[in-house]
Amino acid sequence: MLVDDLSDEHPIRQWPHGDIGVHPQAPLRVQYRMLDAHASLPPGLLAVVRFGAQPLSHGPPAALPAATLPLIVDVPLASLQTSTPAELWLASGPVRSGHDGIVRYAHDDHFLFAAIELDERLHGGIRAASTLAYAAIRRFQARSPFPHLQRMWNYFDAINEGAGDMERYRQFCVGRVHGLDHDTAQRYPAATAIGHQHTTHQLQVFWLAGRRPGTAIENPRQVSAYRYPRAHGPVSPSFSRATLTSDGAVLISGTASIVGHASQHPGDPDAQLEETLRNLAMLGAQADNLAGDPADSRAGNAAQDDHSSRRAELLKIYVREPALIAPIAARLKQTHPTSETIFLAGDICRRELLLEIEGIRSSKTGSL
Ligand code: 3EB
Repeated sequence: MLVDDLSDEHPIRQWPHGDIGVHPQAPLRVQYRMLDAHASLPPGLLAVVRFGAQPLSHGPPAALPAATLPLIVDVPLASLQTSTPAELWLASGPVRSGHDGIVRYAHDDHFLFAAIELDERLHGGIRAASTLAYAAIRRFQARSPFPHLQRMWNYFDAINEGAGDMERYRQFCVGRVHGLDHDTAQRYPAATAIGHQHTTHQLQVFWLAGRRPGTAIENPRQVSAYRYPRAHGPVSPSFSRATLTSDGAVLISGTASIVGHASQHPGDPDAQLEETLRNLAMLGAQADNLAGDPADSRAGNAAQDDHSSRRAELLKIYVREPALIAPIAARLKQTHPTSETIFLAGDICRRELLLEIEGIRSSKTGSL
């Protein structure tokens, strides 16, 4: 088994940090915050996700021993804001970190954040690298005290390169399915898959996993991605439209202008944005129904406004063309006035799609 070939500094099968006791539920807390590039990271973090085409050089949180550092993930997508906040995943209680073969991770008592970064050139291209990454994820998760995948992010080069079934996104999907060796009883996590706009050779996959399962949410306006027909590739993409976490947070997958399984409004960014916003609103409504929140039900169609005033919402907007940012930002100010936003230049996994939006909505108890 491949895992035995890897040098396990902290093999999860001998979970190195002692028993993880039973703790009351802690709300998932995420925030966008500007970090001073020269200062140490603030304390109390599970993970930090930073964005920018240029490598960053943050000072380490020097006061902390290595085994308690947050997981740091640098996503090489160009920011389209003058200053881009980092995404901070706040820890509840002590943090333990380490690596297990190719998996880097950090966890607190409730959630685990982990990452794999592979150079495609060393692993036989996108499909083989994806298989390797997802096989490592499956093995790691199977013996982790945080067995439930909630949310995955996938970033790699030239996502639309290649014709037909050889398109790199489709080959990535093939590798993902093979690596996960999916057990149908298992739920799919929510996900994002976006292409870098410059060459990095890197497949980067990172994820959030929990001690308790989340609930997968689908969008009634869309065919579930894992049921997409053959026309979209040799395998269907393995993700759900959103995850409702056990504490009531909603982790929304990358969402685009797709109705049924068909892309809508090719070449029309304004219409693609409106379609995407309808999909996001539907996912929010599905999450409310699932959470069985009586206040949300009473609010009916006004629920969306109600939510944005009560629950913090973080949005990440990926656009193919930087020029799309201004109109999107203006429209989001109307539809999501209290949401915080990060705008990134990235390629969407279908070439006709110009933008994609993912989101995190806090639980009502989890102040962001
Ligand atoms: C879509 O809805 C758009 O393959 O992990 C969005 C989010 C998309 C995640 C993935 C793909 C993925 O099909 C593409």
